[in-house]
Amino acid sequence: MKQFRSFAFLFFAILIKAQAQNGFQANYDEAKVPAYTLPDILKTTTNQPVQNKKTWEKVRRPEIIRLFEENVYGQTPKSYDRLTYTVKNENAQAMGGKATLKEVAIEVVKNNKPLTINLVLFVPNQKKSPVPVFLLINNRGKDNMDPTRAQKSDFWPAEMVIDSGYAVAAFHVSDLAPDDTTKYVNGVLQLYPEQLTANDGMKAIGAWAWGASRVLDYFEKDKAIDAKKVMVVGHSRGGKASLWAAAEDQRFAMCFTNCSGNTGAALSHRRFGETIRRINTVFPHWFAKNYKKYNDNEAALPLDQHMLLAAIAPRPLYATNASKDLWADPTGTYLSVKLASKVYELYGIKANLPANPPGINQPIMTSSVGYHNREGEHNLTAYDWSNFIKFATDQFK
Ligand code: GTR
Repeated sequence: MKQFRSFAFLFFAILIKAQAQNGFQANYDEAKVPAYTLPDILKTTTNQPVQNKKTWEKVRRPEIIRLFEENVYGQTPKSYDRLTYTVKNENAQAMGGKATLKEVAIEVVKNNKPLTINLVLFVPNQKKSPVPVFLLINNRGKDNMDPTRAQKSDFWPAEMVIDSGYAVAAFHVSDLAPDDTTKYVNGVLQLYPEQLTANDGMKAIGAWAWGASRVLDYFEKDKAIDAKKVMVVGHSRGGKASLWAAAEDQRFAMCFTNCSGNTGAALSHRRFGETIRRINTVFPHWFAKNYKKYNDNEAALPLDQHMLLAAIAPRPLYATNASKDLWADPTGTYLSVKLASKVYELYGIKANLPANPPGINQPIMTSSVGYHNREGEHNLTAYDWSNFIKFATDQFK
């Protein structure tokens, strides 16, 4: 017995050491966050100050997008040969008559290779068209977007959104790139095979963001939808994709990034919670190959996530955390949001965000830059959605 115990002890000691060596030991101690320096959001790569929105739009913003394409998410292919759609199912009496359901197969073709995105869309019946829409990038089970509504889930509370007068839509990430280390190639990447070999080729997160833009292409053809008011929503890995989609595609009117953490809304230079090595090791299929250069090397990153958030300005942006989800670094997320708000100020939007993160369940929505830290676990909940709806309604006023 004694021998077994010392053997077990030795085994665990080796295991812990191995994990630490891989950089998998997450830091959760604020006092142990090493000092870091962030790239200045308001200085161009040639060190010129950015003092107005003209320089921001002409020089700095395009520079930032290029930095993220090259180092993090990869290139996003812009061209395709054809986009068509088929309404597979329509029910004008969905949700007890409150909404019209449309199940739409959106087909995109490039080099004779087709890809289908299956969209579930509910449009409120009492509203005069066209209506703004919340579009969820669904990274969880398809049961969360049940068109029959036999299954309901707070991850996509479609009835709540319809009752508030908005349309609500969702597609599943697996239509674009299965969330799997090898199967991710079986989707959009078949249409753009050059992306597979390039060091700055997009992978799964880029593919999901690309998919959100194709759904927006569809919304531009659907008269029930106000395509100038499409709000992209994502949770966690989906929240990384919602940010990238909104940053790259300026047609998105608003962005919601829920508990998106590392390589989402949280700062990477700040070593707290998940790290770049950890994310690149466990999810090697999410980001461009180039991103692996920054494993245990955050200091070398020529960017940080506050710059991605800023690329969405002046369009409204709302980020969240959950109090028990330290892995996603709530403080690092709030700091990132606050730093990004400097760019909103170039547009005359005074965010006036307090220096310290707000208390739990105390949403900030006094300007186009919103934030809350919800009580509880890593998840997308009715509480989060009710704040998204409130924020959107304020912003559209
Ligand atoms: C975790 C991952 C996070 C986040 C999360 C999720 O395992 O480390 O970055 O994406 O998954 O998507 O729920």
